[in-house]
Amino acid sequence: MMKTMSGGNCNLNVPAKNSYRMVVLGASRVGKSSIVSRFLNGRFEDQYTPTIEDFHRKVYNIRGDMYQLDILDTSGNHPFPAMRRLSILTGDVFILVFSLDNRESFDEVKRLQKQILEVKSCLKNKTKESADLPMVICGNKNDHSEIFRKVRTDEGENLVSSDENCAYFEVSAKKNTNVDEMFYVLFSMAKLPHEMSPSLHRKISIQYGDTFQQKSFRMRRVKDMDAYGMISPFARRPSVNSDLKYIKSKVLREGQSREREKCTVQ
Ligand SMILES: Nc1nc2c(ncn2[C@@H]2O[C@H](COP(=O)(O)OP(=O)(O)O)[C@@H](O)[C@H]2O)c(=O)[nH]1
Ligand SMILES: [Mg+2]
Repeated sequence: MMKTMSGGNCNLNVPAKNSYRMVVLGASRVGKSSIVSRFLNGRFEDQYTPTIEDFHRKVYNIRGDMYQLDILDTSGNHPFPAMRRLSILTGDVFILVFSLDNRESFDEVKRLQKQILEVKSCLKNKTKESADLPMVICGNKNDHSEIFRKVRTDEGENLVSSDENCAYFEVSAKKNTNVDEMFYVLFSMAKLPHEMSPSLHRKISIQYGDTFQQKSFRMRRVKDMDAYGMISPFARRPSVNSDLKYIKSKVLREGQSREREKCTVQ
C-alpha cells in the first residue's frame, strides 16, 4: 500500500510501512513545542505560544527509500481524555517531556508513561512489560541553575531502568543540549534509520519536492550525505476517522509480521 502525499506542487509516495507517528506529551509549558521546533528547524523561541494540538510532517529520502514521520505536538491540557487516548493509540514512538524545575510536570510524565503502556499493550495484546514501545523521557530546561532543580537525575533514570525501549535524557531545547542525542537514541530504539535525526540528514526545501523522490536525487547533491529531509508545509492533522484507519492498518500489519515470525521459527 502506498500513501500519496502532496507537498507543494509535488506528490510523494511513501510506502505505508515506512510511515510513522511521533507523539509528544507532557504538562503545559515544559518545552514540548520547543523540542519539536529544534527537531524541525533548529530554532528556539523564548516567547510562549500555547499549543492546541500541532501536527507536522517530515518526509525523508534515505539512500533512495522514502520515509514519513508525522509529529503530534499535544497541548498538555487535554480537556478531552478520549482525544488523548486516540493520540496515544496512533503513536509509534513517544517523547514524554517534563521540566526539571517543576515537580508536578514529572508526576504527570509518570501518569502518562503508565497510561501509554496500558493503552498500547492492550492494543497489541501484550503485557505492559513486553509492549515493545520506543519512548524517551525528557527532563527539559537543564540550562537552569541547579538550585531550581526539583527532580533528581536518578528519579528520572528509575522510570526507564526496567525497559530497554525506554531512555531518559536531560536536555535543553534553549541551549540545544542533548536534543540530537535524544532523537538518535529514540530512532535507534524504534529501529528507524538514524539519519532521521536532525544532524544526520541534509535539509531540503519544498522547491526540490518534485525531484525529491527519485533514487537518483542524491547523485546531484553533496556526495558525503545520502539522506535528505523535507518538512511538508501543508500537513494537516488527519481526521478521527483517518486515525482509526491508521490504527487498524498498523495492528493488521503487526499481526501479519508476528505470524510471519512464527512461521520462520517453526
Ligand atoms: N530556560 C529554558 N526555557 C525553555 C526551554 N524550553 C522551553 N522553554 C520555554 O518554556 C516556555 C514553554 O515552552 P513551550 O515549548 O511552548 O512548552 P509546551 O507548552 O510544553 O509546548 C517558553 O517560554 C519557552 O521559551 C529550555 O530548554 N530552557
Ligand atoms: Mg506547546
